[in-house]
Parts: sequence; C-alpha cells; structure tokens
Amino acid sequence: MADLLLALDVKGKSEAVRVAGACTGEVDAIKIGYPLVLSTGLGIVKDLAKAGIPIIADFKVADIPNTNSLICEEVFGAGCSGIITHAFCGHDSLAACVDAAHDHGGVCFVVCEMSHPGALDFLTGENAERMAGMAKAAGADGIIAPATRPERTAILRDIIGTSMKIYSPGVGAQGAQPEDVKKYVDGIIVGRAIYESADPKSAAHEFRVRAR
Ligand code: 3DU
Repeated sequence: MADLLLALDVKGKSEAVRVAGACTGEVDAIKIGYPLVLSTGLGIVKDLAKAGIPIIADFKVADIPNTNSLICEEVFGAGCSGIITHAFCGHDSLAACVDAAHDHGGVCFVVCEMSHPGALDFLTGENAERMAGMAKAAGADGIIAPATRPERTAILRDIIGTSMKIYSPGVGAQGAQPEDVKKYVDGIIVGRAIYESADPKSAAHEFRVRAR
C-alpha cells in the first residue's frame, strides 16, 4: 500500500493552484521543483499550503555543505515539509541537508537511483547501492528509487531496511504502473499523467486506488 505524491511540474501560480485544488483529497503530498518554483517564486508554497497537503521540495540539492544548508533554510522557511537531495556530493553535503531538515521538523529524501534511461550511465548499480547505504548512515528519512526498474528498487529496499521510506517516480508518463512497484515502496510519484489529464482529480483518484 503506497501513498500518492503529485509531481506538480506545471508553470505559473494559477495552473498550480487549479491542479492542486482539483487533487485535494486524492494526493498525500505535493512535490514541487524547478519548473514551478522558477516560474512563480518560492511564495507558491504558501499558496499551495492552503490546501493542507504536505509539500516536498524536489531541488535535488547537490553542492557543498554550506550551500546545501542555505538552500534548505530557504525551503523550510518557505513552509515545505521535505527536501529531496542528491547524495553523490558526499557524506558531508548529505548531512547538511539531513540536519537542516530535522532542525526544522522536516524530512530529507535522498536520490539513489533515477528512473530515466540515462540513469544507467551513473545513477545505478554499485553507485546507487553505496548512496542508499550512505543515506541510511546519515539518518535520512527515505530515498528516491525508480518505478521503472522495480528489481533495482527491491535491491535498494534490502539495503535501507523498513525503517526508511522509498518514494518512487516513473509511474505514468515514464511507463511504469503502480502495480509494478507498490509492494516495495511507501509512495509513488506521478506528474504528467495527472496534471496533463483533462480531469486531474479522476486521474489522481485512479492512481491512488491502484497504489493501495
Ligand atoms: O514523469 P512524471 O511527469 O510523472 O514526473 C516525475 C517527477 O519525478 C518529475 O518531477 C521528476 O523530476 C521527478 N523524478 C523523476 O522523474 C525521476 C527521478 O529519479 C527523480 C525524480
């Protein structure tokens, strides 16, 4: 049984508020990222928060520890409850994000393996498994692992155990189905298949039911 996270990669406040409003009651969290925040500013978090749905900032943070801390301060100061970070910058950069999240009562999720074909160049195999181990050692709350390669997500689940969560992108537009991965993960992330639908509420409802 997995939660449903809406990847709200739309542009502009009115479209974001429209889709989020339509999906209220059908999604467990909203994931925002560069497309939306660069088109609206971080103030969009306050607009979306009115719906009472937790907001996770997918900025795939990847810098030195001090810069990571500064980014996280902005994210949590704006009202987000979670941050998604990369791990390949090393244990100290990762620790900066985990610490900042926990200082604000938030959560930190760590990208270990990505869902697109090009992830197979670097973000898979031993690299991904080492990053999963590092995420666990850092005290992160969870990892991001691909719905498009459920067998890999199963391996990463074995590494982190059951005390951490897995959120999994790749369902819908990237070709994966909720049924492929739901037994390994705590949440599926769906973007285009919901926000590009003529009826986002019904689309979200269907994914929610299928993720259960
Ligand atoms: O393909 P969709 O439209 O369902 O969107 C997937 C979202 O998840 C999108 O925001 C993307 O940036 C994010 N994501 C991945 O797709 C793959 C990853 O490995 C990590 C995040």
